[in-house]
Amino acid sequence: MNIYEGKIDAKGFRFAIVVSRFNSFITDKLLEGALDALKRNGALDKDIEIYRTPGSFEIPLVAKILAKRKDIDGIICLGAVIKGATPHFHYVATEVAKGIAMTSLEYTKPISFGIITSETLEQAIERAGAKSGNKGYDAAIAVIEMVNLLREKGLCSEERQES
Ligand code: INI
Repeated sequence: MNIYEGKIDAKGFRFAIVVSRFNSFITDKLLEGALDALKRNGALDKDIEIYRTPGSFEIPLVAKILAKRKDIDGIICLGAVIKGATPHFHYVATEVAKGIAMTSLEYTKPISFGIITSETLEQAIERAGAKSGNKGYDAAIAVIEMVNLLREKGLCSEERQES
């Protein structure tokens, strides 16, 4: 039996974080969590790029542009879509999920979904470092594991091309 799993080791990889400014009191916490996960696991500051978008809806466009770059191994997308009283929630949540998933598959590059989608502000707070952990941290760990898994299986190149 062969089991393939990625290690949680960020050393030597390059990462981009795409984080929305909408609901920034939540997304700032997600960013803190993601940076904590990357640095604790060996990523260097020089190997991390952070891009800010106005809202979550704009995240897939930036993720797609970054996904084309051969020098970036993994992308972490962070946002907070909170239902409130507007149907806007559904459009934003659906489009960001679809856009991230499609981009990851199109470019065969790990792109994680660190977007909180919640009914209430309280639930969002819980997932941004309070009761239910930090989804930014989790999203960064998922990307670290995936870049290692793809490298181990030779599914992404050892020699990174600098852009
Ligand atoms: N953007 C979010 O990131 N979270 C939200 O909860 C949200 N809601 O509910 O409106 C939101 N809207 C803005 C959207 O992402 C775009 O920035 C905007 O529509 C301009 O394209």
